[in-house]
Amino acid sequence: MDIIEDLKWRGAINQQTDEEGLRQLLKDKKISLYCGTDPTGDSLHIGHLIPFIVLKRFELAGYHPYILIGGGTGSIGDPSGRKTERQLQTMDKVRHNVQALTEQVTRLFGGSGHISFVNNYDWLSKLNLLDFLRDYGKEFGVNTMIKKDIVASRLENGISFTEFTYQILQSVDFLHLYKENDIQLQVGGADQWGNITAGVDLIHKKEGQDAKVFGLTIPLMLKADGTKFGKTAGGAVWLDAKKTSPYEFYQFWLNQDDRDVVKYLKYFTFLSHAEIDELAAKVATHPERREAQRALAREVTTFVHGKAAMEEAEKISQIFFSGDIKQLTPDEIEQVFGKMPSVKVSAAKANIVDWLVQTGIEPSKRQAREDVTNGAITINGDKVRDVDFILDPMAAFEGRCVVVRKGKKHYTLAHVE
Ligand code: 485
Repeated sequence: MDIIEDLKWRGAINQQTDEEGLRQLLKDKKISLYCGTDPTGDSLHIGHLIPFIVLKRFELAGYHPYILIGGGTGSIGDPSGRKTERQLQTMDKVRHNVQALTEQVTRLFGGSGHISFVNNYDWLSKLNLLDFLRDYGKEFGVNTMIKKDIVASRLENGISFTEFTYQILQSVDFLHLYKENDIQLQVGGADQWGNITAGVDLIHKKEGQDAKVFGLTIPLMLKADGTKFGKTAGGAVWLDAKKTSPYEFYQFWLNQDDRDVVKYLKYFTFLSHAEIDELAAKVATHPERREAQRALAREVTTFVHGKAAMEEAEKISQIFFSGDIKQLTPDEIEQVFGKMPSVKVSAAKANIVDWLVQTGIEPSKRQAREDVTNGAITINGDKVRDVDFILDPMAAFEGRCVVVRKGKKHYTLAHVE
């Protein structure tokens, strides 16, 4: 099975400029290809992972992928998928984000040495206005540009000349990379179709109609319940462990719906078709075992954070769900409860009822007494039912924190000062 067939099986192809042409080229030659991302933030999120995993699949099949970090385009901003004009970022911010993203993608994809990295600031910043208008602007018909979805959807609210020009910049990149690095394929999410085809057209105009260049987009990820993929109550799921801990990352995948899990196994893992078919059968026969979800969480967490972090996330999950949280280290407690409500408390011992009111966990002493008596309060995993209990904040986790649970799942992390 060739790579295009594999991508199709995985549901990872939305549109292609010339399927037969590309298939033939991929057969004849171990081509180079690229996908770009703009430094709009200092970390990628799991939405970015989708095209980059496709690049990785090309790498594993012997092709040569490039990841482009848009230091140049990022100083302008892609209008794709946005209803309103972007606020320009300062160039310091752009540089900072380029640095952070370059480190991140190098860590994620650089290990094997078969994926290369480029920054379009290196060539776009050298273009001067007259050359830009003479060499490239002339090739773009305003009528065609206006018809692209990205621009058409913005005409009502307005779009600046700067953002209108974005598609030309991305096209100049493709042309530059075709000439300098022999890159013949650009990959991106479905929203990139307009920018990618503009590049293919530019190359055909400048280099001749028989120049062999192609575009391929990947479908937008949709969830069975209609909500947006990749968002949790806490916001986006980041690839940076400081923004989304490996434990939270692991839990995100573990909690996927039975209706979505097989699709995600196809998209996000390097498991074989046979392995995925087997897991799909288990979803059908034994959904309660959640084996597919566990395999998904394991595979993706290992890919992004490494085996050791995945194993720790798995261990934390087991301990957490068994309720014996005192076995966790203070750092592991941070991973689990880092994003939950937190309060600061003194190290002094105190009566449980007074302490729950002081920390704001309970609104009144009456309510605190009632909850304690009813067994609704656990401290560091142990139920406390005695209203005269004296709580020692230093008793667990090296004296750094107290984990309070009220009811079934309302947690508060009290940091000891
Ligand atoms: O030559 C290029 C210059 C910039 C870009 C691509 C090629 C970036 C692109 N215009 C863009 O905005 N990409 C988005 C980003 O950077 O966040 C997202 C896309 C998504 C997917 C992902 O990048 O919205 O579909 O392609 C990798």
